[in-house]
Amino acid sequence: MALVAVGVLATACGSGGETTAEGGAPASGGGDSTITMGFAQVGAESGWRTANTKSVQESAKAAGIDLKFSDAQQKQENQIKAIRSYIQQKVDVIAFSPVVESGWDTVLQEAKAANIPVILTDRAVDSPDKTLYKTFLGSDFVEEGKKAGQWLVEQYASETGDVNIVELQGTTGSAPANDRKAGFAEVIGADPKFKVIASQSGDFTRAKGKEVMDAFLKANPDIDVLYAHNDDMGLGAIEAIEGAGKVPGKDIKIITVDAVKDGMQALADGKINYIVECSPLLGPQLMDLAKKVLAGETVPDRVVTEETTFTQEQAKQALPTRQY
Ligand code: GYE
Repeated sequence: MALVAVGVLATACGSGGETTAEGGAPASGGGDSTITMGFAQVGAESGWRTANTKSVQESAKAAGIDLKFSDAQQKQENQIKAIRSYIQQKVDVIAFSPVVESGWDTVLQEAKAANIPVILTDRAVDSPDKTLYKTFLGSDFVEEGKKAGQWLVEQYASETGDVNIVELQGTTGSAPANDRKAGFAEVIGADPKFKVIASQSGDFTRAKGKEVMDAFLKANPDIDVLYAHNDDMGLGAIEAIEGAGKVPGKDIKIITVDAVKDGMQALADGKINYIVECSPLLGPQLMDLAKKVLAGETVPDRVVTEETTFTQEQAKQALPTRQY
């Protein structure tokens, strides 16, 4: 119920005026009716997510797409409800960022049966049936994990002793948590001196990052490195590290992923050592893909976001013009 209400609200302050004709087949893009997109967002768990939501909302407006937006508060059941409500409302296209990878086949089959194309943004699903969605737009999270691992390998190249690493994982079962863990493990696995001594989910939030890091610090007196799957968990962990009387960035080296403003500030301030960028600005490409799909044009199965990495010096230079 609440989800529908949110959708209606978002519509009311959207492009205004026109609505999609009811009942008929999805807009082909050829007519002059406004495209309606139902977007089922993960939640508002991080700075990345806030920037992503803003990008989607602003791009829909700019593209003249009528956006119905819902926030699932990191719960798959809420996302499934939102998608079902979009199917019922006969939107032209559904886009969503799946909170976890598994368990989507049924609802995606329902969308397919209703002839409503689905676009995955940001996170992947593990359905073997690739006909359940038109395309997947987002980052290569395995690559991000590898970049984090490569920096670590370079930093400790001349050291021979053990390097004790703790890992703050993203939301359990999510594509970025699974893949960032796997990519990192693959790279550091080549040298047995790298030891992941604790690894646990911090749910991509600052509060959980702090809580789990507190526990890590209590259980492990000798932590050399923290690898956090996003900036927010890293920022929460910094509070825990300072609270334990240690110096983040020095006593414990910190690597995070995202490169949102607060993370970049901490990097420039020397509290984080390295950030692997993950761009949340997916809105313009998403709107473009939706228009193409509805116009019957072929789109690539996979559109990978371009991204970079930042050292402390690079963060200082990039900060003044950073958009998010
Ligand atoms: O890294 C994290 C967010 O799916 C890429 O989700 C996204 C991740 C991002 O909560 O901050």
